[in-house]
Amino acid sequence: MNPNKELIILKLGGSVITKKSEGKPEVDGENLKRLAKEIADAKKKKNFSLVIVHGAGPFGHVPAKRYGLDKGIMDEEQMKGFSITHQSMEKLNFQVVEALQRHMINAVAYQPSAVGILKNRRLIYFPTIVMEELISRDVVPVAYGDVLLDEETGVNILSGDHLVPYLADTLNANRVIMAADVPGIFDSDPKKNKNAKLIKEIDSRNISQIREIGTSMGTDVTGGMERKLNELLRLTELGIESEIVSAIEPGILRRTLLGERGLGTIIKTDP
Ligand code: IP8
Repeated sequence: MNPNKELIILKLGGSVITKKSEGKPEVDGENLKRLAKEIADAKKKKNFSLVIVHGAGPFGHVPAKRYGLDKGIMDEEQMKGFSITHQSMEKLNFQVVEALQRHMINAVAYQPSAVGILKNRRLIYFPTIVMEELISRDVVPVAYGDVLLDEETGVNILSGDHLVPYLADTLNANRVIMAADVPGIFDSDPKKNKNAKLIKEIDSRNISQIREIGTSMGTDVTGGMERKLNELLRLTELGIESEIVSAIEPGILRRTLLGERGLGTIIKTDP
């Protein structure tokens, strides 16, 4: 890899690229097409390396829940669930890669369950030699949340939110961008409170206050956003800053990829 070329790890949230609210394994074609174009536009203007990780939406979460994969292997049905859930994620990944290719991005599917191993849901093995080679040839690896073998529980779920900081650390990324269905982290639930204010920066000075907000906001935040935040905080300890931005508002992702900061919530390293 070229150490002088900026490397960005981008997470495309599952709720943005799928019709998550309908609970059906369907791609949100409009969002996906627009995001692929924004990524392509940014890449044309600026020479950076990119790794994409996308979330699952109903393609992963619905079958994973049906077969109780987050509980590990307890019966034979779960191995069937492993196969079905992975295949469903492949179908989503296929469409993401194709959308990127239509915009002349050399995207290549990168299957986490073919290379990674978990231990109690945490990645303990995920070689990146091939990924590094792809990046140095200006290919964009497109990985995703998947079901993986787990040393403790048999199988388990690898969330894209867990894979992103792992890759950022291993590949020594310069930036981490989480493109989500909300513009960042708010001081109260924006879906319930129209006066909710976007928190522009999170660092060690306001983190305890933000954790309090997180735990009082119900499943949306304690599940999705709080977990995401915890993963991103691990990165600040390694000196890597990350940002959560809107993937719904057109143009925000393109501007962020081009280097604009402060369009969402920045999770900052300590000064
Ligand atoms: O949507 C979950 O990935 P995420 C992966 O990034 C599965 O948390 C298979 C449910």
